Amino acid sequence: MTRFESAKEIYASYGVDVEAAMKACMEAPVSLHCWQGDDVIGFDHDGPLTGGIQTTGNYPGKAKTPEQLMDDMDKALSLMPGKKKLNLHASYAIFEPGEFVDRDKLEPKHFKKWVEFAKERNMGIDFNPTFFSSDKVKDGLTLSSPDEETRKFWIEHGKACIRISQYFAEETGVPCVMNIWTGDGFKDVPADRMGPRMRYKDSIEQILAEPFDKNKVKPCVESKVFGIGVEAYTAGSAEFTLSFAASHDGCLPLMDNGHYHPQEYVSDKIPALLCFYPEIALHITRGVRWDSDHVLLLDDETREIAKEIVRCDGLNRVYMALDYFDASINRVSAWAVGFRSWEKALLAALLTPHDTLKKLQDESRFTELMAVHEAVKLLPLGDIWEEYCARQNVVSDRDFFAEIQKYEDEVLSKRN
Ligand code: RNT
Ligand code: ZN
Repeated sequence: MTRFESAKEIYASYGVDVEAAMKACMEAPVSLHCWQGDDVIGFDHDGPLTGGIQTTGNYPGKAKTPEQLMDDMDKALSLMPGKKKLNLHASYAIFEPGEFVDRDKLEPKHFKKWVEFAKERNMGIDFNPTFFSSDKVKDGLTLSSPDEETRKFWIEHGKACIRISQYFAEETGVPCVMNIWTGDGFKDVPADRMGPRMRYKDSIEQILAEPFDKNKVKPCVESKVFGIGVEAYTAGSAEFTLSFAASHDGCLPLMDNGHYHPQEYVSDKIPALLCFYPEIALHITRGVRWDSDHVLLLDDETREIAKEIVRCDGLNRVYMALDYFDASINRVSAWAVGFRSWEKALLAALLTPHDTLKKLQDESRFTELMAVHEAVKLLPLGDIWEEYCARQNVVSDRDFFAEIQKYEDEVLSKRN
């Protein structure tokens, strides 16, 4: 008997169908963010990354052109089991040589190459307007700016992105999740907290007034408690975005688990929101102290988030996207380790005997519940994971790093 076969029997003794779990895992789309490949820079500006987010590190070999980014993404994709969707930022528009189009004037044609890339790989596309890294950001503000010209520019950007999102959905046949996040906020004690939020609200309403098909475009609003340089106040706080989504039909809340107080758990917020919203969206990341965007690992909260999605029967109601960026290590590895970690968490969640555990809770058998919870942790997940990767022609954890090293030697190290 192989290790996989024996592991399968062990899971079966807990009432878990391993084949069904692997199938469900393979079919659950996870959105892969293009911005891990080049430190959230994109192709439409020369300036630095702004907006309260930062990448640190200068590991060699960063992708600097669309071709390099696509090559690196292809390498990363080849190391990831499961179903992928492409997550783009507007700043990754691809222009003709010599062409420049500012964010308010972006058109579907500027993303045609990405559509070809996604279609060839059988991926849907998600989209993000880029409300940062631009000289049109005025004093750190975009959609909440008191300067009407600035605000208008960013509203036009949002509208352009709705049209592009609809184009993505029509081209790929897969709905496009369009996420609105701005870094708008203040470093120090504000004199007016409501004014910027009222302007932000009006701006998003104007963006969503752009016609779109609700079955094709899924607009979301992402909250954040604070950012670098905007420690005192953010316009898009949790209460603001949640209330906005709740009161605007067709708009989803998006929770990034790096955007809350470290003692708050997004895993617990998922079932709360699923009681009210037909669909929600996530940015899955790893917060470390004050920073929100470390490479995802198979840690406790990551596993708990996956468990909540699965046990709430939410795989069809939760749009799962990854969001992290690390410039201090091999970026292709960062991409793939993060994605594989999420796949492991999902697989583990699907291999958990939720019905048994729920029954113990409902019957108040809490001593036994704790004991079984702990027993389940050491079930042979690794043997199932190996098989899961092998069936999809993806390297095992043991051979993973050799692939990274080879790509670094042959491709990344040759870039200057
Ligand atoms: C920033 C937000 C946001 C960005 C991306 C690049 O804190 O998480 O989602 O990471 O839009
Ligand atoms: Zn995010």
